[in-house]
Amino acid sequence: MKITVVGGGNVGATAAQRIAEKELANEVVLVDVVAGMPQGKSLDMYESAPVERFDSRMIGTQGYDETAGSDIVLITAGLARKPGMSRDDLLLKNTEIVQGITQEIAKRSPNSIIVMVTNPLDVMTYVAWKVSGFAKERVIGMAGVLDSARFRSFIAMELGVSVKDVSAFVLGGHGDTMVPLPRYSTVAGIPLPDLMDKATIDRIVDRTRNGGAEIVKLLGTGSAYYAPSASAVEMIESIVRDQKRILPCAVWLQGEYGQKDVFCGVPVKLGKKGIEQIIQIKLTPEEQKELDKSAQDVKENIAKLKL
Ligand code: TXD
Repeated sequence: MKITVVGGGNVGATAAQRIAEKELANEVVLVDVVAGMPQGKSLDMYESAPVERFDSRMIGTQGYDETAGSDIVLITAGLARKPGMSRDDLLLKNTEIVQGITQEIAKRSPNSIIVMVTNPLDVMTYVAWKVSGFAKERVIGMAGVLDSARFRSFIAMELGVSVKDVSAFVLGGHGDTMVPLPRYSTVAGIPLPDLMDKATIDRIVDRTRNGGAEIVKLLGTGSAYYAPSASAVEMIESIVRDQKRILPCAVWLQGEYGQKDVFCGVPVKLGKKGIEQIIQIKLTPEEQKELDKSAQDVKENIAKLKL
């Protein structure tokens, strides 16, 4: 198993370290445009191997030859949001970056599975899919796992229970238009509306929607990376170990959930082939309306691109 991480910044480097510590790959290649940085970080990580006892080789590079034959490529390269900057401000700049990276990857690792992290997430996943020409099962966006992890943490904090007993269900695009589904979010199997009043749920949902901005504001520079890297690596682990986890991911929809020709977050089964199934449930008219709006926002941004 060979895994390439493009973008050796906060999310990319932390993800590479997590991939190595979990021994998900024999070889982890970290690519970044900054001279020396991916080499330095990879060497530093490799020097943690005797202590953490993992056997992955770590390679840092500015080029793509070392990435050839990768099974999975995690793309985290791009600009991160600064305080006050919306995800959409990043749209055009990151499109250019992701387009260039995808061309290099598609040439050298034509059978790989691409996991996208760069924002605006749903649109960047579209860019990678379009530019690579890969089957839709092999281009997957990470956002729902993070959004639902945030939702789960806030539920656990509110109730003072273990996060292990909390599961949550989130649909839609990443960020402000995400659609958390409280009735499918449970604590030890008990639906959330049986445990909290509506005002509390609304407050938690609101905090989840703004979870990224909350961290951006606290950090001052840069955006969240511990939870984002953990979320991306959970998806990668399900693929590498063929676990068939059901995780919310951004995928190319062709009529599922009433959405067509758009990348949007829905629950999928992740295994060694990538997306092995899209799990569909019936939404209430209100939920459907929210999802339609979320998908529409993504479509409008896709329409701004000249690909
Ligand atoms: O839920 C989600 N999907 C997200 C998305 C959660 C967290 C972060 N999210 C987005 O991921 C964020 O808005 C950014 O668009 C990316 C990466 O975030 P990160 O926090 O890791 O940003 P950094 O630390 O600035 O790292 C970006 C790196 C940096 O080292 C650049 O030098 C590099 O990307 N970069 C490139 N590498 C390779 N090739 C090219 N062209 C390139 N351009 C920049």
